Amino acid sequence: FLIQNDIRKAIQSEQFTLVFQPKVNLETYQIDSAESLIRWNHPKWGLLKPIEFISLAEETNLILDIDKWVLKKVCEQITYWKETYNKSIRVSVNFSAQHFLQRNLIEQIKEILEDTNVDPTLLEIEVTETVLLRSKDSVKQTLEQLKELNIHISLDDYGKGYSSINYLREFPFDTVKIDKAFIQEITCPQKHSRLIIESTIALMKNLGLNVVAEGVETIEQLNLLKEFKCDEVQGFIFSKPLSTNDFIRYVDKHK
Ligand code: G
Ligand code: G
Ligand code: MN
Ligand code: NA
Repeated sequence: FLIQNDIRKAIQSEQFTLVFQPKVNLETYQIDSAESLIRWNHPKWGLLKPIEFISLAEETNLILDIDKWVLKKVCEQITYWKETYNKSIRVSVNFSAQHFLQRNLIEQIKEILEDTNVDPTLLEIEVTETVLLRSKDSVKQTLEQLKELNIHISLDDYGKGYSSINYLREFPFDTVKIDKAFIQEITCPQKHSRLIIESTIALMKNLGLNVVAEGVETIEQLNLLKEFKCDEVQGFIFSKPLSTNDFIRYVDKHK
């Protein structure tokens, strides 16, 4: 119960910060987009990672307030990068499943878009398939409304759960992010992983989806993903998540 009060306080007193992990375009090697990831600068416990507080925040629904804070910050950041450096960088936010049970979600997002004057095409929302397992029709409708606002929609952690191909047909995704556990098996000969990933990427691209590989750490993984025509790579081989200043420096180095 203490941590619930701590989370409320943390939002008010700006204890949360965001880091940004670059996604590298495998054709141009430029940085067109990034994923925002939250960190908590806790006054007593130091820097906390999401694994230490997100599930509790989800259980208590405080995740709604956290993610709204993240969304607003990200929109401001996108606008700042555009206006100050003339850089159009698409930035994604992670949305927990709880949001899709909220009736006024779209209204709230519209308000943030207006307040921050953000170009919505530069905003991306990442959802995992746990969202899709809920009331399907209403989730589909909500995703379609987000798309009508010109927001980019991604399916995160593909390959981790059931990962039905049908999700990719039924819901209006722009991008699929292949889970890092799946990617890290790519060089493992026993598991047919290489073949499965190659075919999966080909299928996704034939469906018109943009494909991002997450958790890429080695040159072997990178070379295979290039061969399979994966669009973008996010992983430690290029960069860990970076502060805003380090991120913009990184973007400049990759022009
Ligand atoms: O940041 P790390 O690099 O440890 O992220 C771990 C996980 O925490 C991510 O995969 C994501 O699912 C979750 N996460 C990170 N930032 C956010 C956020 O702003 N909102 C939500 N809901 N989840 C986040
Ligand atoms: O939302 P999601 O779970 O997809 O967030 C991505 C997570 O993966 C974050 O925790 C991020 O820090 C982590 N990550 C990003 N790149 C790498 C990588 O190359 N290797 C590993 N092990 N983790 C990574
Ligand atoms: Mn994510
Ligand atoms: Na992700």
